[in-house]
Amino acid sequence: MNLKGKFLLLGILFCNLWSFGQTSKELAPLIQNVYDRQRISLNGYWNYTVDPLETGYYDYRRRPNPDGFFKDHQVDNINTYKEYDFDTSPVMPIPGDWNTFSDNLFLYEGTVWFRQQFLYTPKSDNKVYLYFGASNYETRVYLNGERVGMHEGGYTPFNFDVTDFVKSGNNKLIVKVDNKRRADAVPTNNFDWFNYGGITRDVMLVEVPQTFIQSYKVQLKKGTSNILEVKAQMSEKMAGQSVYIEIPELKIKQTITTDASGLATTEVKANPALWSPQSPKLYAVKIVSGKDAVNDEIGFRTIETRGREILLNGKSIFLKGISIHEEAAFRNGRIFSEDEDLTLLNWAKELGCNYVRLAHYPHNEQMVRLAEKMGLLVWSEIPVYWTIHWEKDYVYANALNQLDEMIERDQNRANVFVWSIANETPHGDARDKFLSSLAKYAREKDDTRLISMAMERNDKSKEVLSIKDNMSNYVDIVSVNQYVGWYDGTNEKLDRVRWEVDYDKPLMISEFGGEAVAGYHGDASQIWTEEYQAELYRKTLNMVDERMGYVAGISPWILKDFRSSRRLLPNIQDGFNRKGIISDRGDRKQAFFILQEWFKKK
Ligand code: GCB
Repeated sequence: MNLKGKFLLLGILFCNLWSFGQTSKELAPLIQNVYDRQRISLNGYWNYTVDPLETGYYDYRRRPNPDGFFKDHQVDNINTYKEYDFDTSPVMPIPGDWNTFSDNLFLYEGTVWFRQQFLYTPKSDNKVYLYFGASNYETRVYLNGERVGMHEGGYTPFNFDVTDFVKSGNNKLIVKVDNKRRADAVPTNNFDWFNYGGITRDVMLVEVPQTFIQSYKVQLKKGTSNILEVKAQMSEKMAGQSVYIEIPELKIKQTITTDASGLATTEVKANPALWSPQSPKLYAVKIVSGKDAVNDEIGFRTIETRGREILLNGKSIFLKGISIHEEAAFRNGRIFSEDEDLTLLNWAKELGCNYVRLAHYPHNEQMVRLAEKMGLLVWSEIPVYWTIHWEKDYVYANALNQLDEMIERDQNRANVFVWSIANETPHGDARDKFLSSLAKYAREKDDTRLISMAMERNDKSKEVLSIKDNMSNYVDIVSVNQYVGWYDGTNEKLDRVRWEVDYDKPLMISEFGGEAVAGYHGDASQIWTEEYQAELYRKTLNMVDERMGYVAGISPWILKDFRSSRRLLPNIQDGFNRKGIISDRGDRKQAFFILQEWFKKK
């Protein structure tokens, strides 16, 4: 059964509890690589209405109102009455986050209604999908007064088949976005980054033929470097459809046929030049079926582990990384453009990285594609963060859906080497069941990447640091967030501690760090100064050199200071987590140069 089918079942089981299952059947399977399809951008200025009490959704008895704001009624006679008006409401740029758009909305968490109008001429032999790159957090979509569907999760793409909803002439698209935090959401209500609300990535109509190439995967077959595994899933679940694949530079031209589920697969012998940070080679790939064609640029590489090593293309690699949030440099809002992606990635390159941990949720698609072209490996993560409600099935269904959307979107990116399923989660049976099922799903869906998650330390004694986590049995890479010198003791402790890690798997330090205010100087023992942070980096890197020679990679926390509503210390934090090695204004702190020097020697 495919994933959407599973959701239907879950939906039937849990629709009394929650609306996710009910509505998930409205989500269409994700169309892959929308940027290469026939598309009409709906980005631009959208009218918006802030609705803290959800008056546009519920009536005065708190029942869903069939006549809500999504009807966008026109007042055409004296008997018609309404208390909203999109025509005269203000406008906001989309993609955008409302928090940095308007001072009044900076800390707003709740519902905002958006309206965009567009002219359209339906074409009889096409299907039309409405695609959102991401919208945070719960999104309800209406077209011409009709409910189209709903999506939960703030960082992954989703689309609806709107062929039966669009009409000739003017169309009214109304979207309700609600970023209220919930304990039973993914992420939960408590997290250390800023809860930017809104339609934060591109919105578009995607036109495809009646039968089209839904998704495809062209990657080296696991365990080989000369066999390409090709999979193409057609939208029509029917046998006998032919799919043509061409990779001109490798002289590959082949036609394959679908099985009864609409899936066409083959294996092709080839000797591609392998993608690597030193040589991020991509090949033009074309897939054609009937009236549909899609082009991509795809790289080929192998990734595996051997004991404590990570092997890229069969060779041991040390991962020189940095963690990054999807927050724009200088402007400090959600990222909306490729230029803003590029600023962060250029900083990572300047630092000497061959790897970036895109924390704590999937970043935008262009970010991953740019990183791929620049030779940066990517750790990609879903926001299963801290205290998720492990025992609730609908929470699991939500996390699974976000995992599926992440993998579906980026499964052809050679630079994505890790699917990370969680960050710093509290141990327990319910958690183990939840996370091991996610790991199993990711592995079955994509065996060409490694699975990891950021774990917490579980020390053997004060001076003997360690990790003990049942999930180590389910991941390929054991990763740890270690904060000696910050949440645990002062920098001196870094000189004394030893590590004993009993797993025969690669160990990565997924986080370490400490806060510093750029331009604040003092003695190296004085916290919040650049000197303290620099010393923490010096001593941590020294510990890795001297006592952790087997570590396979690091991604210190974090490239840039980022907004977080948990960080309240006046004159120091002022709403920012200051663990950046670059400030929110772009100043490189001393720790930046310590890490840069160390990477040069690695
Ligand atoms: C962590 C979390 C990260 C926080 C960081 C911190 O371990 O994974 O999301 O921002 O610590 O600064 O405390």
